[in-house]
Amino acid sequence: MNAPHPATAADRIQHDGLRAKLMSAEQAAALIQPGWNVGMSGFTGAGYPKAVPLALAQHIEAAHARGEQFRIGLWTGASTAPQLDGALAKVDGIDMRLPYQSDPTVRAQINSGHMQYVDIHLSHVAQFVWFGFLGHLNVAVIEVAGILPDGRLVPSTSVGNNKTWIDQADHVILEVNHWQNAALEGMHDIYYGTALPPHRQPIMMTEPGQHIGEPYLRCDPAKVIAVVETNAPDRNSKFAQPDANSQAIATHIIDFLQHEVKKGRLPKELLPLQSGVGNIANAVLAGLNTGPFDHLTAYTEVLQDGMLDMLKSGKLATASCTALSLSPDAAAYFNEHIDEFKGRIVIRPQEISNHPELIRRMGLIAMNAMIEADIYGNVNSTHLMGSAIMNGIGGSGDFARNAYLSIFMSPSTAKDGKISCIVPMASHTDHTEHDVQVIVTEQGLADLRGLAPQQRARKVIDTCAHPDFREALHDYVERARATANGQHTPHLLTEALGWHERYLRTGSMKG
Ligand code: 0RQ
Repeated sequence: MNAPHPATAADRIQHDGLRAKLMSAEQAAALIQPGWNVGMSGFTGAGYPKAVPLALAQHIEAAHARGEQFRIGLWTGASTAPQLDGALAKVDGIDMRLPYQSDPTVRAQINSGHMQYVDIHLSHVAQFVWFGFLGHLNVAVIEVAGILPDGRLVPSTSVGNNKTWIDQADHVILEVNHWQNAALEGMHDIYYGTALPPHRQPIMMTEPGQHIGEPYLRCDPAKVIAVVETNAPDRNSKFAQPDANSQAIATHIIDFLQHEVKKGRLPKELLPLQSGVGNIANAVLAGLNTGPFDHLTAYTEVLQDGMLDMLKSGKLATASCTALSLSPDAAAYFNEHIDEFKGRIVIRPQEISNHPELIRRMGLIAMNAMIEADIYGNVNSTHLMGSAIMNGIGGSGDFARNAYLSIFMSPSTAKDGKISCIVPMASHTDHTEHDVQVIVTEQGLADLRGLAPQQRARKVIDTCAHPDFREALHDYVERARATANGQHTPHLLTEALGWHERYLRTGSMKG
């Protein structure tokens, strides 16, 4: 299994019984029945099945053309790709989706009310399935890099909820992807020590690079109803070059971390980093890569290009994640130089990469993007103008609540300056004032630790808000203080969401 990219089925599928179950993606997809809950692999564009979802979409389209009803419940690790979420949504094949998505067609169907979406903390998903909170899982469709002679599976570029889907589903369909590097073998750490309360034991991990489980997924071959071969890349788009705003945000964060080291509140090699998705997060990592800190570690959910660069340069010693979410260029580099990263990257199930116990114990520095924050420090990561879903909470809540330092970042304005990302009241709250310690925009960084609400409001307005909106925000606070029924967190209840209402009515938050 150690030679890269073996070409034949026999190299990749070493279990005779499972090799006998090889079939086409169309034949495998035809085994999936209307109304089933389907647990698929895939996490932020990595390790999702490449062929069965497309074949299933065709199958669903044909059923609809015959006048038959055919929709499924679709469960994954997190977001996938146009070939999975997009293809199934375009044929109206998804009735219910969980736990995180970022697909434009799925988003449009959720926002039109046609598709149900259950947006769950990513660390909760697996245990909610074990608890029986989410209903019955009929089939798992899982991409793997290979199958061992005894039927154990070599995971591919993400682990996500695969362990749980394979455990809990009645049936399993495996996609063996020849594009995935066979040398991924050994980089995964699948922890089988989880139990149901009251039988849970401590998870014995104290450092990001530790292996506490096994390199393979266990799978009962009797459950496998189909094996399909593919040879297709993960689909992740390129990251934008960091713009001026992202660079300014990165500079503020690095200055702040240096200040914390100087004050003795952080060690000089910092604490394990968690970094969210997107261009700002990537820019912060690029800043750290040329910054003053060395011997860093990461305990994160998504390992994207910025972290790979830090591993390459040696700034980052080790990184734990649940998915390698790399652009095509970074994926090509990773595949060519995989030996450079062996022993330094650990890919885990998401219930471990995002586990509150481990995040709290290791004391993470969590850095996540946001849509808006309010003057008191409540953060909205998920909804535009209060009602329309963007992506989902993902892992941001797992990290924000439990981190040593919880940082949220965003440009101070959106839509050409017409929207202020600092508002009187968040139009939806994912992270409450109690979970948010630092807010940063290109304007500056507000350290909210130890501040009471009115102090926080002054700090956030003066430091983070765009100058175009500062006066109006101060005016709001002053008038709220004059008339509110309490002076702890003063609000004007009829006006608190007025900025959002004005944007929806006039196309601008400006008065
Ligand atoms: O809209 O695309 O139409 O221009 O929102 O904004 O600036 O491109 O932001 O891609 O960095 O995503 C929070 C969504 C940020 C993401 C969020 C508009 C803006 C644009 C996107 P257009 P940007 P990013 C671990 C961590 C939750 C999950 C998480 C996210 C669009 O980071 O999904 O953190 N986070 N997981 O114009 C109205 C505002 C707006 C606004 C921006 N205030 N009001 N629209 N926009 N601010 C990883 C995982 O869990 C997988």
